[in-house]
Amino acid sequence: MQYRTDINLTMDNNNNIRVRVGIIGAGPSGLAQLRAFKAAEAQGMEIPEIVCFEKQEDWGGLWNYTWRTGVGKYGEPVHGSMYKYLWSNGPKECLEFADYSFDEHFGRPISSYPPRPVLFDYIQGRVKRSNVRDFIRFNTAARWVDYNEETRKFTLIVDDLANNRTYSEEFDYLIVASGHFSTPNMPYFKGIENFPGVVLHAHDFRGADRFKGKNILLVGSSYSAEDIGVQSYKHGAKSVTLSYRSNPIGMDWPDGMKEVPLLTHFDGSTVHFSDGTQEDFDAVVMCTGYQHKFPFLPDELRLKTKNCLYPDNLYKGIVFNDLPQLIYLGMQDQYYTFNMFDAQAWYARDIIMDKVNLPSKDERRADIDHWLDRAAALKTHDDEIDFQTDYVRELISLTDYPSFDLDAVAELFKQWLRDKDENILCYRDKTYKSVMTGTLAEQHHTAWMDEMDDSFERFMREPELTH
Ligand code: FAD
Ligand code: NA7
Repeated sequence: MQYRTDINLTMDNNNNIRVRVGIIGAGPSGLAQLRAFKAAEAQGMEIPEIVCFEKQEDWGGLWNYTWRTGVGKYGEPVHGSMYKYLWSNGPKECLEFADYSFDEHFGRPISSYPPRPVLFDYIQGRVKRSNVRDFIRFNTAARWVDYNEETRKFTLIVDDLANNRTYSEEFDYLIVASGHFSTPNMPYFKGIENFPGVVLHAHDFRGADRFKGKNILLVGSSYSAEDIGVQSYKHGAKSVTLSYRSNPIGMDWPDGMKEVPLLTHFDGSTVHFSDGTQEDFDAVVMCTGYQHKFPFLPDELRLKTKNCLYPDNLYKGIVFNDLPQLIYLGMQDQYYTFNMFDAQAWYARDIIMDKVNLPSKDERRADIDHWLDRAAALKTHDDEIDFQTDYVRELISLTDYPSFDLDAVAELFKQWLRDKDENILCYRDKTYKSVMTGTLAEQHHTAWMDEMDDSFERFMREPELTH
């Protein structure tokens, strides 16, 4: 069967055919890419023709909250993994855009750990201002990609979900910004099929309300286990037990929360653990991480990696080494987020606009190996922070993305870890100074443990109006 190919050839001022760039995903990474091109355009440069395909009906990726689980309105797997009452899990000062500060967006200082709707608003402020929405085709899912060695073009087949129409377009460059915290890694444990309570993956967790008064078991010992555990405790779970495979998180947990070794099997509602203990639970949440999943990419173009700080085969963390016209954004495990995606997007833009000359494949391979060797030697969280700091620093040095004091950001990350260690229930009450503007964050009007309303309106209210 032949798919219709809509090739919209566009000419530049000199009647040359313009390079076409396809972007998959309009989350923070895809939006960073659009912003990067707009920044070049604002400097008077002619930018390529760009089309961004987004399968959701709005932008923002994970930050665009959905109540849905399973499949969406058009039968697509739901992308969202965020939940009600999700507050930033790191200081906002660590993710601040270097070209669009919190001060510029909100016009006054706000606290260091805003809830999801507030960060979503911040993400949107920058892209609304640069008019990138016109580049995006919403409700459009990337379905399949082919690369033609002769024409050196990608054919991207997409589904226009709202109109139930399939079509294809050709691109010179393809940017994959589809995220990697959406497809659950869901392990099996013997007897789980007979557990009478609810079993779900963190991806489908939409809020702690349902766990009020319940005894819940969380499997995993990373960000999701920690945060869903603390949120459930805050919102009234009777007890929260975290079960770890390799290492415990190791916090000084409050009464009612604890960590135990890995479960071995289920026997009805009783769960057995490898230390010989057992306990009854009402619900289980698998906080067991996510798979990098690219069902629209053929084997030879697919990034194959687990969640790590430096995925193999990506030069400078983004350029697919076997085919440099294919670029992946945001595929690493993330201490840095929004400003790292910017650093990546600016570099990708400069490759596409011929402002960067890529070295040979072997030289790129050697550079990847250098980072992989370094990644393999990392021992502590502080080492990991320094590693990603150096990575972002190098990328920023290669483009005109505004540089900022990355050592200061690394210090903030390390302080954040210490603050969590000190008190996992209160770390979100801490405030930090912006590296971009020097502004000290304001104390939120209500202590995080007492703040049950995560709405934008409530957050932005002045202190005297909150009672
Ligand atoms: P995503 O946000 O995942 O966006 C990818 C986009 O691609 C989505 O819009 C999706 O619909 C689209 N897409 C996917 N497949 C297709 C397709 N086939 N066709 C078309 N479109 C497609 N980071 C922080 O900085 N602070 C936090 O507090 C924080 N909390 C988090 C909490 C949770 C539960 C999770 C899962 C992540 C959290 N993160 C946090 C990290 C988060 O990964 C980044 O902030 C950011 O959302 C990553 O952006 P992205 O654009 O790379 O991916
Ligand atoms: P992560 O950070 O990838 O962590 C996954 C966790 O799941 C980690 O503790 C793993 O333990 C554990 N895991 C994975 N498979 C299993 C099995 N089979 N059994 C037990 N435990 C397992 O994912 P998160 O969801 O926590 O965080 C992802 C993002 O969401 C993050 O960026 C946050 O901002 C929010 P291991 O240590 O490998 O033994």
